[in-house]
Formats: sequence, structure tokens, C-alpha cells
Amino acid sequence: AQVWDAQELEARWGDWWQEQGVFRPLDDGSKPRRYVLDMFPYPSGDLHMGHAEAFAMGDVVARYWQQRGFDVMHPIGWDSFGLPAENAAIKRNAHPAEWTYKNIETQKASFKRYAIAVDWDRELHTSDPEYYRWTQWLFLQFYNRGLAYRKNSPVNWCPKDQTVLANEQVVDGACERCHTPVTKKALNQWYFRITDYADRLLDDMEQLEGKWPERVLAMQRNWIGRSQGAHVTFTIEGADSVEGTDSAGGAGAVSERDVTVFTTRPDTLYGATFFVVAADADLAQELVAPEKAAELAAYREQVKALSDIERQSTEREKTGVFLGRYAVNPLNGEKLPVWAADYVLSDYGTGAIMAVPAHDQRDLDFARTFDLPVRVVVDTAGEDPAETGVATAGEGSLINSGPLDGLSKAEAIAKAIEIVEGAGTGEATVNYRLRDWLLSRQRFWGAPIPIIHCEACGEVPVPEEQLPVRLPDDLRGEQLAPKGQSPLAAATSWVEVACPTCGGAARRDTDTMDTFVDSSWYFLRFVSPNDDDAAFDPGAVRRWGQVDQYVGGVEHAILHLLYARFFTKVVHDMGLIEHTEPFERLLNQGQVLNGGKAMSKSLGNGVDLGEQLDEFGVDAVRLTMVFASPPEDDVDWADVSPAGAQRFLARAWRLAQDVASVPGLDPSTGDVAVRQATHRAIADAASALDNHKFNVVIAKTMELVNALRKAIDSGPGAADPAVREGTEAVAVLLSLVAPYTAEDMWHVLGHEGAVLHAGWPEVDESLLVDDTVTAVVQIKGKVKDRLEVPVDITDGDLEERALSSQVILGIIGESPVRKVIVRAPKLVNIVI
Ligand code: ANZ
Ligand code: ZN
Repeated sequence: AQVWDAQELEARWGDWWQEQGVFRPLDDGSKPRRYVLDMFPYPSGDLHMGHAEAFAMGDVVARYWQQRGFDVMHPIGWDSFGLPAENAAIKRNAHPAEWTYKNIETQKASFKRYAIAVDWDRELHTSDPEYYRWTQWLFLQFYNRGLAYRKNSPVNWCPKDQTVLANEQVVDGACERCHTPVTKKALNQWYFRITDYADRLLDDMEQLEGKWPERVLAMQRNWIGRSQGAHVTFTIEGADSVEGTDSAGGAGAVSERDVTVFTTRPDTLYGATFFVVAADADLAQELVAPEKAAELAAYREQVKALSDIERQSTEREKTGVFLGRYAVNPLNGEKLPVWAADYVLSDYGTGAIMAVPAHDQRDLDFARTFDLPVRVVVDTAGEDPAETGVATAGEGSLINSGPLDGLSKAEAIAKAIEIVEGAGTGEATVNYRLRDWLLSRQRFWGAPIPIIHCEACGEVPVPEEQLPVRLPDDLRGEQLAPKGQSPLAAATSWVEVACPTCGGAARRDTDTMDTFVDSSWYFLRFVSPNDDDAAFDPGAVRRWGQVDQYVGGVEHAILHLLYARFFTKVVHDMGLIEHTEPFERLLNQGQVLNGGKAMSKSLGNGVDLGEQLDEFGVDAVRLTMVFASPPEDDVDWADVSPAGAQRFLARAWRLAQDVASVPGLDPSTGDVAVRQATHRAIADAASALDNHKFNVVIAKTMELVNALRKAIDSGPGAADPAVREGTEAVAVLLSLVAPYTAEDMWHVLGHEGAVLHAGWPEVDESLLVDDTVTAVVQIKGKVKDRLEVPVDITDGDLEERALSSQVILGIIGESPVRKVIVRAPKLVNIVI
């Protein structure tokens, strides 16, 4: 061909790579291994611009490492269970598998066209029985280790999707998927005991420092939320202390009972002026004085409708109900009124707090609403919180605090803990924000939970040899519609089984697993995706180790990564793998925007990837993605020029055409300036790649292409061996982002193998001269010599170079040098 034609190049090389097995790792130990992984896609439809960006970035890493001589594993698969398939099936009176696997075919074809360097032999689908069999197996291992359990508890419930949601799936009080306000519902649910791993999930982050984006680490840290503090026990005074109560034996009456609070600030115990229990906790109902019971009941109804986020909002006016009881402060015996309020959450700490309005803003807001006293106990030399409305949380010395007076905050915390521990009314403790992972879903399209419920034996794990527990394939359409319980419950012939233990009539668990379970171990499955005997081959995992580079969106900063880290630790504890963290390095690619905004249907600013590929070709689109900005930054499609990328690729490709007919000669005999440009570009590209500045790689390649074009048209010409050397380097550099163009150039240049096997060009350090300028050396104002010097040479160095020049020394002879004027880097004037 005489012109660069994207469609033609795509047709020529499209299948060739797969036929040649270019992307298949050798896995024979002949080279050091590297594992590159992109977060696997959900097959919701065809590929979109977001995929195009993310996968372009991961591919740069995989292809670069391949060029650098590593044995690279870069697999792909599909996160193919989940709600959208089920909703589509209900709408179309179909089975979710039909929609799912059809979408996968479409996406797969697009991925192939997009030329991501993945080994398709390792493709997996989490919705295949061959895969979910092992998801179920892992569940059972967790179960056997006491890490999976069932409990009845109020859960987040989406009334529209008719399913339970994890806390993480509730966004601003609404279902993350359909935006319906979330309510609470009491259900018997399965949990993974991730809280057992809270400390390790935090402490092992040390391994990730500097390798994961700092903001992701911060989000994980926050989510786990470890707080150092104390449990302090208050005695709630009974009916006697409540004025006007005559129903000591009636409902809600208590005599005395202890209630423990969690506090991070035991130093402020003397500043506690009231006591609050979570309004929705059973405790509130147990403590309330009879005459306040009706008021509390009404308030609890009101609280039910609120999400945790609304409850903790600092914007909302504080609400609450006085319970008609008093809590006795164990340090000073003071009686504090007990309130029920929604700003205290029932599932954090102990669900009860001592309120210190002077030093806690939430408490202060509450105190001001209900006119409760405010007592400063840490003197921060600031203004009075009661007047300013701003609680003080800073350092200071303790006042109004008996034995704690005069101590610093830290000293007072230690001392207060010592006192309560001595008195048996409290102890130091650690509290976590992290909750156990609610994993059961009342939906069809997920891995069935492999448990059988038997009247006689209770919960019975499905015996391993009976795995997988397959989904029935005869349910479709309306039968899958949410009804408050799993659609599987209606599949009688599926549900009713013999108990594996006693043989009696029993029922299968009808819930399915959260799809986050599927994605918590897929990176392990990739090492031996077709293994029928195990979830993964431990030997293969040992060989490949951690994922060296993981690439994906920051929207997965918390959940997916936390769960995958948790699974990795459990699997490590099972003795199956050596490492304790799944992903050594993490790269969060930016988003693709259009006109500065995320693409969305409502804004009408969507860009169709397929149309872009048809119009500009795969290479130009990929190059545009990579060139637009460093990979972490967003790309605004309104600001980029795929047409410009096309012109550049055509220009690069033409170099190969021009050089093709010239036989390859020893480059060291070639033009030095051209060689310098080539080796400088290779060295700069390598350091840019190591620092994830992929856009810089393109910029360097563009400079090199320009230099080579100049060399051909008005320099040493296409026959110069340095020009061929440079053009081959261009093909290798382009092989990371523009595979079709690069492959074609490589073959035009006379090579037979794949450009990805070319190997990274060796840099000749002696050619890496810095940029230089010509300095003029004058003697008494007359030019006598010219020196090539680095642009950044210092005055001192330039003077030294001038005074040691043979020409200058010859002129000066024995004459004394009277004065030297230096203007680096251009001029030296010597007066003799
Ligand atoms: C007294 C106090 C004084 C507190 C003070 C803070 C400042 P973190 O750091 O997030 O763990 N708290 C405890 N349980 C709560 C619950 N279930 N709902 C709402 N708030 C709760 O926060 C711990 C602090 O949050 C605890 O320390 C408690 O208030 C409050 F100057 O106790 B503190
Ligand atoms: Zn039984």
C-alpha cells in the first residue's frame, strides 16, 4: 500500500497476532515473569470510551514489559453475574445467560479489534459453572473457618430492586443502581467476617505505600476506620430517680443497669453533660421511662426512614427524645440526662455515647437545640464554645476535671483510662468502622450459596463433590422478578433436596452471592483458568505471584480492592499462596469526558467508541487516549484530535516506506546527530514509561519522527543506516500504543516476527549528549575560538574550558591574563 489506511492495516494484522500466539506467556522460566491485569469488564453492552481508555493504559504497560524482555501474562475475563442481566431477562422474557453471553460476544469482538495484547486462551466468565463452582468452594472454605455466618439483622433494602444492599451500595441514602431511597428490613443474611481482618487490612497497607495512589490508601484506611479509645461504663439510674413516675413495675421500667459507651476522648469525661443512645437501638426502648415511651415510639418511626448519611448530616437540625433517665458518670458521680437521638448510630461503637458538647461539634449542636449545659474541660485558649457554637477539639491542658487538671490531652487520656480500669468501670479499646461483609442477595443471577438447610441437622454445607450447585436454567422472564425473596425459592424442584447428612427432606439456601465475591479471586483463577481440580493451581500462583500492575477506575477504590485484599489474606491463611496482598501496584486511569463533563445520556454528550474507531481507526483512537494526558488524568474528548493522531501515524508509517528498500547496514556508521536523536528518544521514553508518563512517550516519538523526516528530506537521506535505526525505534515505540501501524512498519522494514518481540532497543549511553550550544571565545573583543558546550554550563566551567583550549593557549602564550569576562553559555572574553 502507498498510503496509511487504518482499515486496511486492521484487516491485515487483526487475526495474525492471535494466530501467532504473540500475547501468550511462555511460562517456562526462561524469562522473569510479570502479571498485568485490567479490572475485568462487566458485559453490559459494547465497549465504550471508558474501557478504551483504561485498556489502552494497561496495554501500554503489558506491551512495554514484553518489549523489555519479561514473560508477560495479561489476561481478560468477564464479571458476568449481576443485576442488569437479570433485569434485561425479566423485560425480554429470557434467561439472563442469553443477554450476558451475547454481550460478551459483542464486547469480545470489539476488544479484539481494539488489539489489546491479551491471552484469549485464559478468558473466563464468572457466570460459568466451571468458575462459580470454585466461588462456592471458596465460600465453603470460609464457612469452615468460621468466616461465613448467618445472622438476622436489619439490612439496607432497596424497595425497587427488592434486594439487600451492602452499606457501600447505598449512596446518599439511595440505591446506587436505581436511586430509590433505601429502607431497612430485618432478614436472615449471610456475612463474611471481614472485621476479623481489620488490623491486617490496615497494617499491610505498608506494603502498598508509594505503589498505590495515596488517595486510594486514604480511602481504605478511612473505610476500615480504626479508632483508639476506651469503653467506659455508666450506670443508668432506675425509676427512683425519675420524677413523677409511679409505674416502677411497668413496661420499660428499669432499676439499675449498666450501659457502656465508646469514646475516643476519655480525657473529657468531666465535660460530659448528657448521655445519648441510638434511637433505633433496642437499648432506647429498654431504658425509656414509661411516660416517655409513646414519644420515643413516634420518634423511632421517624428515624426509620432516614439513611445513616442523613442521620449524621451536620446540616440537619438535631432531633431527639429525653428518656426520663439519668446516667451516672463513673468518674465524678454526676447524673447526666439520657436522651435518644438519631445522630448516634446503633451499629457503631456500642450505640451509646457520653456527650461532651464543649469538645464535640455534634454534641454541641444537640446541646444548643435542647438547651443542655456546656462545660469546657480542655483549655485551648480559644473562645467559649457555648457562645461561638463551635466545639474545640485542639490541644490544651485539662481544667474542671479533678484528678486530670493540668494534664495535656494525651496525658489525660492515659490517666482517665488508668482510673476507670482501676475502678473496673472501663478499659482501653480499639473500635473499627468496618462492618462484616453482607454477601447474600435475594436475586437469581449469581452464584448460589452452597448450603442446605435441614430441620434436623441445621445448616449443612453442600459436599465438595456435589459442586457446583448449578443455577436452574428453566427460569425466565417474570419468574425472575424480585418478590422480596430470591426467585430461586420458587423453583421447587431445585430447592427441595435430601440432606447430605441425614438424608431427610431439606431445602437449599435460595440466596446468591454478591458479585463482589466473584471478583475477589478472579486474579488467582487466571493463572490456571481451566483447572478442573482446584480453584487455582498453587504452583502457578507461586510462579506468577502478585499482580505486578493492576489498572482500573478509582470507583473501585474501596469495595472491590478491600474485598480482594481480604480474600487474598484468607487464601494465604489457608496455606495456598505465599503473598498477602493481591496487587503490588495500582494505577487508576482517569475518565473520558466530553466538554468537561462525564458522558451521560441526560447530557447527550456521549461519544460512541465504535463510531470513533470507524472514523479514525483503532491506532489513532488509542494514541489519542494515551497522548492526551498522564494516565491518571481525565481526557476531555472535546479537546483532543484523533485526526491529528492519524496524520502523525501516517507520517511515522511513511518513514518505513522510505527506508524499506535500503538494506540494513551497521548503524554505528550512520549520521551521529540522527543517532543521538534516536537514542535520546528511547532513553527518555523508557524513563517516562517507568514513571507512568505515557503521554511523554508519544511526545518523544513525535520528535523522533520529525527528526527522521528531516534527515530523509534534507539531511543524510533515507540510505543512511542511522535513519533505518531510528525508524525501527519508532516502530518499537509505537508498538505500545498503535499496534497495527507498528506491526506494519516492522514488516515493511523487512522483519518477519511480531514487532512485540523486537525487544527494547539498547541505548548507547555515549550518544546521550546533552543539548549543546556554541560558545564564542574572544581575546580583546575578537573571536578566536568556538566551543560546543552544554546549555546549562556554569560560568566557572565555561571559563576553564576557554582557558584550556589549545587555540587560546597558543595565542595567550606567556602573556599574563588580566581579566576574563564570562557570560555562560555563549561568551567568554579574555583580556591579556
Ligand atoms: C466523647 C467525646 C468527646 C467524643 C469529644 C469525641 C470528642 P470515631 O473517631 O469516628 O471513632 N461516637 C461513639 N459511638 C458513636 C455512635 N454510635 N454514633 C455516633 N457517634 C458515636 O468517633 C468516636 C467518637 O464518636 C466517640 O468519642 C463518640 O464521641 C462518638 F470531645 O466520646 B466521643
Ligand atoms: Zn439433616
